[in-house]
Amino acid sequence: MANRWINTLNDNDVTPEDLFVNRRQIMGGALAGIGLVGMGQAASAAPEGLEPNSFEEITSYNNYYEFGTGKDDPAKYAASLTTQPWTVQIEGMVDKPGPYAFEDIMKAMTIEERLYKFRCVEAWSMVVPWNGFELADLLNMAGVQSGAKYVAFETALRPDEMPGVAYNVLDWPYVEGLRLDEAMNPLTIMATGIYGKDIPNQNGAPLRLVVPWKYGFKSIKSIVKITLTDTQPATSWNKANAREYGFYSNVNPEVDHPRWSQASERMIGGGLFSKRIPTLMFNGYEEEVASLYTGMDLSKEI
Ligand SMILES: Nc1nc2c(c(=O)[nH]1)N[C@H]1C(S)=C(S)[C@@H](COP(=O)(O)O)O[C@H]1N2
Ligand SMILES: [Mo]
Repeated sequence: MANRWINTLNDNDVTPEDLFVNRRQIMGGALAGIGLVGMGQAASAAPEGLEPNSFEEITSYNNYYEFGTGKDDPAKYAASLTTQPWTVQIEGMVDKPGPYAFEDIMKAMTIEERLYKFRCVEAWSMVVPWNGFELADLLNMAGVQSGAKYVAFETALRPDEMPGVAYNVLDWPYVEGLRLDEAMNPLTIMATGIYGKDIPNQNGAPLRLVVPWKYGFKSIKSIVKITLTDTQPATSWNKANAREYGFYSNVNPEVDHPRWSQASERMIGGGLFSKRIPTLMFNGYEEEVASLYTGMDLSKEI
């Protein structure tokens, strides 16, 4: 269903926002009538009462250091990234390791829409209507072996196409990791679109991770490699500054970043009227994910 919507998108006629609102109204009707799941369930995965940011906001205020450290650098420079063809190497503790062509992944996956709040460690947030598929579906396609405990991710490293990697702000390539149960959680998605359009390069084309209860930097962009492993993988920001960035990086209003408070966040948009709101535990997804961390001291395991 979501696929059909994506394929029939015509951006000559309407803005992505118009389509999104339209479709939600239509789906709302359908949901009421026949108790449809899928997209309806997904749409309600955003904490109550949040309105999505505009396509313009979501695609012009970005963090993608391979294209520069300024918020407007990715929108300016990421067009140079070649995203076709694209291959994701899946390796390590899987039954079917090897290169997976992006088109083959897309054919095998059910693309749906997820309206998620996105919370950056810099204490701002947005609400984004992602299109994508559950990471669990991709991992299951590769066949996760019983000894696997973690998933490691790697971004493309293309000095010719990525002006920012000439600077040693991070140890390239950008890498990230999740515990296997976090990766398998149904909230964890690989995003391939925003507002029903292909995901723009500055947001991590052609596929990027989204983990809505963690700080934004866990959502690694333009993924070329996924490795199933039994040891906790290194992560770029932890390597850069272990005191400030831990492996888990769960959104937690009670644990401040060493240089600023995490108790509240500024919602991007609305110009001068941009609102500051209290930050919620696990970014508002506590009910769904708190059980993953039972018995852990989240003030220590940051
Ligand atoms: N490869 C790569 N992935 C990345 C980053 C990056 O610099 N490089 N920045 C991270 C950070 S800090 C954030 S807040 C989000 C921003 O995603 P967005 O630009 O789609 O909002 O991407 C994350 N993924
Ligand atoms: Mo971030």
